[in-house]
Amino acid sequence: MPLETPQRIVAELASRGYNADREAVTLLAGASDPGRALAAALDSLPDDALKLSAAHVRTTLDRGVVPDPETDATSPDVRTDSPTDATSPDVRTDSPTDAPPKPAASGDGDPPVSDATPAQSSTTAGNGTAVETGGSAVGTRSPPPADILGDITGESTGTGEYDEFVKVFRDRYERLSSVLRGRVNHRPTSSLESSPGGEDAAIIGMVNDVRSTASGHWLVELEDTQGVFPCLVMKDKPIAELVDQLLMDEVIAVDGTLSGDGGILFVDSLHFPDVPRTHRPNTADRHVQAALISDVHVGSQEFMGEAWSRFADWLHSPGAESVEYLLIAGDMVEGVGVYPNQDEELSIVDIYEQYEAFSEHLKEVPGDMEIVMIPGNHDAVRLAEPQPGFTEELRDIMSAHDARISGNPSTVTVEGVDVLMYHGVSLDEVIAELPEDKASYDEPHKAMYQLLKKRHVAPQYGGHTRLAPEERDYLVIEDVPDVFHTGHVHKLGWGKYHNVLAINSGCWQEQTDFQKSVNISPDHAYAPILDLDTLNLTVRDFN
Ligand code: D5M
Ligand code: FE
Ligand code: ZN
Repeated sequence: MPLETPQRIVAELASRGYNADREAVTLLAGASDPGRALAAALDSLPDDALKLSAAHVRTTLDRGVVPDPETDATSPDVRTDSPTDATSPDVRTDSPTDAPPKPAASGDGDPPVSDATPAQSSTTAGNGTAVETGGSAVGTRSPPPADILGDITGESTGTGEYDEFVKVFRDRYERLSSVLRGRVNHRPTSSLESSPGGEDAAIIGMVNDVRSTASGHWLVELEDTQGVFPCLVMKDKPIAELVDQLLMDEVIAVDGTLSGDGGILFVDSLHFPDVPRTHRPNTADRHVQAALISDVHVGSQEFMGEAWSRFADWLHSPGAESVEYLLIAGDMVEGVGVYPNQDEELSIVDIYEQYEAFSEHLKEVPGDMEIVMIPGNHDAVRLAEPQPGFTEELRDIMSAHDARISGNPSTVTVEGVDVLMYHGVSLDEVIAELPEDKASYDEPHKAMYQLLKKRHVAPQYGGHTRLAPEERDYLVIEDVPDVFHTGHVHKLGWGKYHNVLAINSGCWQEQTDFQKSVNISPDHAYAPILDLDTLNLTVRDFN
């Protein structure tokens, strides 16, 4: 009879909530009927045991207690189909023309991201031989826990009053202007208003309005804590092209000359808070990897359960033993009532049942991996950002794997590497507002560069992105991250911006009717795997 792979045995154990010794798996894989041997071993395991030991499997096999499959209702459904490909995902190192994922150069002339991990190992994972020589990853990971910063969960004080909006914008202004202060010698708008005119001046302000004048120049209105001041960018200056990159409410600095009557500033230079080019990212001091994914959308008819299982099987394989972390950047489930007519494409209509199903899929992931997840716009938390992590009730449903749950956005430090996780709703807006070469669905990482440049994950208030007023602006990117991880737009793309690796991680949902109607073709079932020691990225294809 066909012999099940150790990976399948491990997946089966994990789905039932058990861990196992590496040797226990090897013994089961070598049994004449691994499925029945596994059932027998679990049957005789004490109720409170969480781990299957080699000794226990040996005793079971020695006793010859292998139930008759006809009568044994608990016989596990260990798949016996040919597993050769199931656990050997493709490794993308090429740049196919029909799919966008490819390493990308930064917008500002930095070297391209290396996805250098060569077409390694996809043939070494995947069959029983590897484990007989000692390869199963079960029980071998022991990742130190992630540290989390900037989590709104439990800290929300906002009630939506006008005063709070004033407070949150003031906080945004103060924190971002302190990033810009070293670059210009700015004065408050109130002091400019009383100036006689003609002299050099600089302003740090939030973009309040941008409009073109009758003669084609740009009038940019900047607001600081004292008032509003008009700034004119002449159309024939090189900086005029930067005006296209402005979003409302972002904080910038301008330097120039006041008009003769002091009523307007003629702009010579324009500065974004930006990431310093000298940023040197932290790296892990051992070889360890993290899988960065998002947009699982369990509960949607288009959720790709089989591809997910191939991914989870691979995580159990020897080729994935250094993948110790799984970071999920939102949209765990499809949710209900998120978009008009969405209910027509639900496979699970109850939101709690969606989370229960998600939790079952999470159990397929090795129990010794550290999982961190934040919510997205399909999840059952408030839509306005920052979004708190899930309620106790939902945490309980998802508790089987002991995943860490944090707010959206959050900075998660794994092995010394700071990963800013943000679901990414503002990307729709950045892509809609900015020129194609600066931000597009085909190159979502470029839209992420813009957020890094603006040092804010959702600069523009009042459009797609809903903001909740809080004591402080949790959406400011105060500390430069080493890795910026988003999802939401269901497109895969990555690149480096001033040494920060930006990665938008695709989805696990096939094209929906809505996406078909607007020509969005999602990049699904890819798992970007990040080397935390080198920040190189390898993308694995589970389609
Ligand atoms: O959205 C995934 C992507 O598709 C994101 O770019 C928004 C867009 N999208 C999907 N459905 C809709 C509808 N119905 N209206 C507008 N935009 C949509 P996600 O929210 O992650 O599913
Ligand atoms: Fe999504
Ligand atoms: Zn989303």
